[in-house]
Amino acid sequence: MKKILAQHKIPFSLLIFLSILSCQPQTKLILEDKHSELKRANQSFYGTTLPFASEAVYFLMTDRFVDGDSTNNQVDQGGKYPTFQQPIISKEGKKAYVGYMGGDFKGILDNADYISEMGFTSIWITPIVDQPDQAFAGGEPIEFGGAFKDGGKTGYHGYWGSNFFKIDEHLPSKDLSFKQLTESLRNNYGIKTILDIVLNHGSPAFSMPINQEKFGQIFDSSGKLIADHQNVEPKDLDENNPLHRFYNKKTEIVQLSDINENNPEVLDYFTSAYLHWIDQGADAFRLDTLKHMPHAFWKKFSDNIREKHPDFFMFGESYSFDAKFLAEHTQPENGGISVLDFVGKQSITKVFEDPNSDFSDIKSYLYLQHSPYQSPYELMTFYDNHDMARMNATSNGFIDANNWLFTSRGIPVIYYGSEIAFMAGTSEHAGNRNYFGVENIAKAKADPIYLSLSKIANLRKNSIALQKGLQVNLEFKNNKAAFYRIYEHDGVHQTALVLLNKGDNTAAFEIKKYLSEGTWQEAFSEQKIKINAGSQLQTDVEAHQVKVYLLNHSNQNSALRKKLTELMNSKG
Ligand SMILES: [Ca+2]
Ligand SMILES: [Ca+2]
Ligand SMILES: [Ca+2]
Repeated sequence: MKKILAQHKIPFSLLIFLSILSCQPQTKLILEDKHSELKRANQSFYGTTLPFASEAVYFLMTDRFVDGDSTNNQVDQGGKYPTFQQPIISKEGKKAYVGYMGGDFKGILDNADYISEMGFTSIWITPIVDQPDQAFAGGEPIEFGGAFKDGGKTGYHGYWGSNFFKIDEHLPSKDLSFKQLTESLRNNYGIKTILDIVLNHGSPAFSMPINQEKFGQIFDSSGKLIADHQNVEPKDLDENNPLHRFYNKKTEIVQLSDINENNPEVLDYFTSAYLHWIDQGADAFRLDTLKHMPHAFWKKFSDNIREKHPDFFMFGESYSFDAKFLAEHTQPENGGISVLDFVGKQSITKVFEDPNSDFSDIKSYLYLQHSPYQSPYELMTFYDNHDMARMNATSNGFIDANNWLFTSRGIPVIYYGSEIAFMAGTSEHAGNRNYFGVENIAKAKADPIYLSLSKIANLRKNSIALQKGLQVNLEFKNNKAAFYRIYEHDGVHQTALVLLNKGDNTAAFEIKKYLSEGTWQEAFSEQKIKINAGSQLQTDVEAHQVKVYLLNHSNQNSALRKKLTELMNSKG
């Protein structure tokens, strides 16, 4: 609100002019008109001005994306507990894998054009730090379709760090370090790197039949052992043993070593490790297992990072479907960390997995007014990822979901493979993390999901209204949704009118509410429509399509401006 008021200030020269003429009634009237015009021109409407809100994120598990260099595959690694491939097989012969599949930095860079042409501007990659070099021999063995068991698994996913300063040997190539990867993505493809990082835990740390190297151990930047669970149960850890002090005397997630957030050495260790990766080119962080560490810890961590890198963008995974709980992380006193919008995920999959769903069921997660979040426009929106079943939708369901995700509020995140509905409906250990490879990338280019995603993502890439605009809902009913996104700030004016049809038949739209006069341009066809004051916009939207009309000057519709003022004042 402060910001808005500041922008209403009348220029000093005009004030003088006003005061000179204020005694002459007729002139006063004219000046009041001029004043309200000026006020209108300077009034700001936006969902957010956060730079990161312009991004669209492609999330890939590096090991499962593309093997660009077979020389780093370590096919003989692990000895008695091998790490390569390790299939788990269903009764019907379906396969998932808990070993390394060979994906690496080279595979990402070789396909950066594929990702950028689709309309993405950021890649979120799984953690890059050194993982144990064997499969885990403790715990309960994981089987096809299973969950919450780590026996037989490897650190192919990156979430089992043992040296948080050191790159895992499966990822780089001779001329491609992490630094070289981030530089090339940035300079040659305009792509930012979002690094997935873990602070809550190290690797599985106890229940091993024999001690396994690196499991439960943490090393510093010089390779010195600084923490060791020593294969004992958490309750048997000894606080007088310096190697045990890094860990909590409790289990949180299977046999993972649970980091002791109350030990100041822990915060120092992770701060310097993750500052190091920012120096190597990480543009933003995705924080794993956010809810498994206290707010006070995250506040200190984010203060440490932002002391060196002000405004560094971070979003976290707090696996919860409770908006109030999620919103706690976004408050400045808790570190000001954005979150993956799990509440949104629930509504989105509910609507797009079911062809008979009603569009009105999607709105509940948006919180466009009186939001519990610091800003609902800065949340990361998604419909699936590596920790849950892939959306169980048809191709049309994926197309409709993408059209929604790239036009509604939030920063869209797409999990690799969703551009072809890869392994749709399968969970983590039933194929959701399977190897993608160049064959699927080649196939994708003819897939209707890929084609439609590229269209809408590239439109968002060039539209500030779709990235940051206030969302004003018009009509959500059956297969139809209509809403505006409006950005009027700092001399930049753009309104997007979004019309979505998730049905199998063409849908007719008649938009009159809040419609401003002016020349609107249909974004894909570039066809122009002239709207006069009080008239309506009539158009058809084909089955499973989106139409977006853009207006590139300020809105004149006074009912709309009133609504926008109300929305601006009740956002937070
Ligand atoms: Ca490889
Ligand atoms: Ca390793
Ligand atoms: Ca914890």
